[in-house]
Amino acid sequence: MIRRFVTGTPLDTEAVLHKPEPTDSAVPYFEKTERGFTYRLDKDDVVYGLGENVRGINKRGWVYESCCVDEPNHQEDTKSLYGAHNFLIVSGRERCFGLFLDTPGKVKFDIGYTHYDRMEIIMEDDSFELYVIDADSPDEVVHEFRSVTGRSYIPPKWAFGFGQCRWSYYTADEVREVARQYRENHIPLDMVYLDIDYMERYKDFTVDRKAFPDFEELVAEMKEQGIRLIPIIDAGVKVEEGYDVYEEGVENQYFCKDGDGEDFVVGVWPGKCHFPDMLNDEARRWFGHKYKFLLDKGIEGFWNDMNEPAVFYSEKRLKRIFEQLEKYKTMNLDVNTFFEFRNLVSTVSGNPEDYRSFFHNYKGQKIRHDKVHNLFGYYMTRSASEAFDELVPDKRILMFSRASYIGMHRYGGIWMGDNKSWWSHLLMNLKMLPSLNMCGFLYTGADIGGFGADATQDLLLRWLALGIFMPLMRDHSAAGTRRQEAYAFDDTQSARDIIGLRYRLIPYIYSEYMKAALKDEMYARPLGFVWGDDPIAVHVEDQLMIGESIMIAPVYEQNAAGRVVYLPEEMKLLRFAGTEITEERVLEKGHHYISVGLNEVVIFLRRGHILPLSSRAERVDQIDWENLELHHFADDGAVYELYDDDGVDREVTLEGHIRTLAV
Ligand code: MIG
Repeated sequence: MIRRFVTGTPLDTEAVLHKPEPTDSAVPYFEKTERGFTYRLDKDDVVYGLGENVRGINKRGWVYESCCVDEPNHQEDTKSLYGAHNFLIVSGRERCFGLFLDTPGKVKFDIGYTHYDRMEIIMEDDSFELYVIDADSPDEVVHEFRSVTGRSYIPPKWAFGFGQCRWSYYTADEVREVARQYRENHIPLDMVYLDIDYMERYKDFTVDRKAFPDFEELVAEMKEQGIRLIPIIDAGVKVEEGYDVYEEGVENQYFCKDGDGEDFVVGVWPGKCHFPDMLNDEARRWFGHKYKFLLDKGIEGFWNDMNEPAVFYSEKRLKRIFEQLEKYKTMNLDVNTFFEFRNLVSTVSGNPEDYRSFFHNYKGQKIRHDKVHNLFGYYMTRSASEAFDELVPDKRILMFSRASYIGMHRYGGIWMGDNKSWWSHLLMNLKMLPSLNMCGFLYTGADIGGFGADATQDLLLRWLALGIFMPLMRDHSAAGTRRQEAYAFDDTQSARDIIGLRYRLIPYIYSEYMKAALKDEMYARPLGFVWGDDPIAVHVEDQLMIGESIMIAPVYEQNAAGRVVYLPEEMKLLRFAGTEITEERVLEKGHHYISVGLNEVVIFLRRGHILPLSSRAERVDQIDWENLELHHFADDGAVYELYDDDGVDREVTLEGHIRTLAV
């Protein structure tokens, strides 16, 4: 049962498509406070949710803030990341319910941080919509919630292949070289991503013809090899006379305005920029249609970046800083003035004051940006997706974003934003997946190997061994860091084998993904969703169920030769090395130490279930879906419903696409 409570005059974010009639009664379970609500947490309550954020699968014991931010250096004490997903599930002895707070401004979720037995929700805006979803289990809460927020984004089938990205593939020849290395080393690959380097001076919808003179040919040549090029699009439009996107935007009033009614000037990649007003219907339509420039060149996928939106500086702040710096020039900087001076410069980026200094035109209404901050990335991605509906109605386009809000899950996936080549971020990748799935974001994954900092061979291999289960599987790194392509380290064989296993798993992964999307379910689930009555399973933070048949328990510690795995029931261990199975063994319910070599992947198969595997392939379109090996843990027989389709048609239904496999 879903109940909807409306307070004040909230803006319609269009996160929820099918809204129940609002209820006048008091919000159940919670006590009203001045700026929000509190809830008494029972000792055994588990709190799931919040999508893209730090810390555990169980969110209890920390404070989080919904506010899309560019935070590449996030650690345990961070409170906000790139997305803002105000959906939670409280699962306890007494009750199980979900909560969605639909408000595009900042929200603070103190989940047993200030007081361990209390959850407090504090909002900036006093207009909001609140949904309370009662159900018997977390799984059902998710299903109910998802059935009102609309179907999750469905990418083309080839987007379940492996992708290589790096910020600093500066030329067409470097892109060719990456492809050559993959093909010559027989490491499967379906995508090479183009970062900002392909653009002319970081201008959206341009190509740097010096570095990429034969862009169209490059696209075609790569596609011959079964590799799609996926360019990045940034939120800021460069201020430059003669640049069509800039000029059209200015002429038609499509950019966000500052307090004086001038186009707001913000510094991002290209230097001075304007933000297209993604909340303005007309501007959004205009911006979305700009993607045609690249679609016409044979491009079939994009990633939207910097759309929190990230702000390096605002022109006004920069001016003020320079003025104030003058006074420090002649000063003897002491303990006070030095920190003042340093603060002045270090708070230049992402300054909250700047987010209060520009405006949107939302359906004719002037709205200050901070009030709708969390919608920007959502509406940018929506802009592209709605344009694709018109421009390419007959095929799916790959699209994922950095910033997001619930509702955006209908228009695209997300990657988990900038991370680091840290073991802790590998584990965070695992925890974030189910939390995002709850919110509707099924097509997601982290930068494998870590974006910032230097990767090592063992980190990359362990991360790949987790990454093969992510719907979005992409290796990505920042300019200036150590190279971390799958062929970059000595042990290319293990990388080839682990990625090779991904391709053997694609029929299962695609099938589980599509069923989850079409049935409003999750693709990856915490163990507590499946074994809610098992107090050990409920608190497992480093294992996941992937689809209906398998459980994973990746190694995420440096130099660990294996790990302890908890089995909530008897399961069958499948050990893969060199993409072949080297061990099959039934294990009892309980804790087990499982050794896992750097070249290995261990999968746990549930009783009564089947894991279909294809033979090896180096690109998605070469996977043989007909001759599948059916691994199973079913003495009395079992069936598996395999979903398959042509992978591009936008009309997707379960009907007509399910094949029943039986053992
Ligand atoms: O501020 O385009 O998260 O994936 O490589 C950095 C350069 C801008 C941030 C993205 C990252 C991308 C990078 N971008």
